[in-house]
Amino acid sequence: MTATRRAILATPAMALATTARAQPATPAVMVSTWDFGAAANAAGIAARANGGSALDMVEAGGRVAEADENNSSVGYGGLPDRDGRVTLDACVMTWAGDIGAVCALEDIVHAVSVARRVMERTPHTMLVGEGARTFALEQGFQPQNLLTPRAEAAWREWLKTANYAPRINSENTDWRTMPGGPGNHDTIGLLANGADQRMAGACTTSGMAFKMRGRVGDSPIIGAGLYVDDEVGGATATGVGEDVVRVAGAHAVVEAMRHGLDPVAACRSVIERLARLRGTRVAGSQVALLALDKQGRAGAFALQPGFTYAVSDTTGQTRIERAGALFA
Ligand code: SD4
Repeated sequence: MTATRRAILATPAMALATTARAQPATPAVMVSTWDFGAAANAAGIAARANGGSALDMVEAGGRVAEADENNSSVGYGGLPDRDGRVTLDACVMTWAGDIGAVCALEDIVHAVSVARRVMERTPHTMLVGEGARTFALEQGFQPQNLLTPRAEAAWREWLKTANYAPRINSENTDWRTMPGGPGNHDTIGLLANGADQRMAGACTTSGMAFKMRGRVGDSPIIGAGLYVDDEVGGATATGVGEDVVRVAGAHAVVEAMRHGLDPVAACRSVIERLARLRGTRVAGSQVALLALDKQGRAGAFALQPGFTYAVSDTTGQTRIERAGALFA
């Protein structure tokens, strides 16, 4: 191991900023990334109460984030690529290993629902770009301009320097400092356990702000941004997608849980692996992993402090948790 890598792994920040909390008396049934996950979970819990499956839960939650114009990294109101176009990535995965995904989808707000249609109504698992858009239109999704005046203004401001630099935890802060910004925003990853005890997950995003045209991150990649195994549990990721893909983040977390780690320890093990792999190259980046296991235990861990997630239990109570971080 290099001195740099040793230094990273020796940092006192290795101690959990927020340690693994005692498990709630009531099992978690739905978790979502960032503060905004609370509103998404509410929709998911309502879907569950109405007899919906875990897939219905995560789709309902994803749609809440996608429709929220104040959310700068999902759906309508998402920040565009460097050419000024909002392009969406999303995927879903079920208890049965059914998967569907869309990448670089334009003009359709509910990318998570298009991903579900790919899963349910095509022989394929992923559609990209123009093909994804055409399929969505054929399926009856209505086209609309996803670039809001505020997102366009932010893009025009960015063009003045055109400096591409992902901001840590921008999902929780991007509009916060801007006039009228309510503050809670996210690329959303969602995991749910249905009333029938079968799990599903979804992930939906507009990707990193001001990305290159055609860039796809981790969010629609099964195994990177999302993975569900109904024997074990599920995991999802947020942050710099390039780094999540390097370690097949969500799949790695699920495999760690399969080998006996609880959700926090499993997420932490993969964050530590990423830090060993990349050394100082991830020192300024954020990657956060979130997991929900079959026992209803939820947990997360991140490179940097500041990652929050929403946990809803069987009573319908939702709380916002703050993940521990390697560089706390
Ligand atoms: C991506 N992982 O496209 C996404 C970005 C993200 O909250 O998670 N933002 O790389």
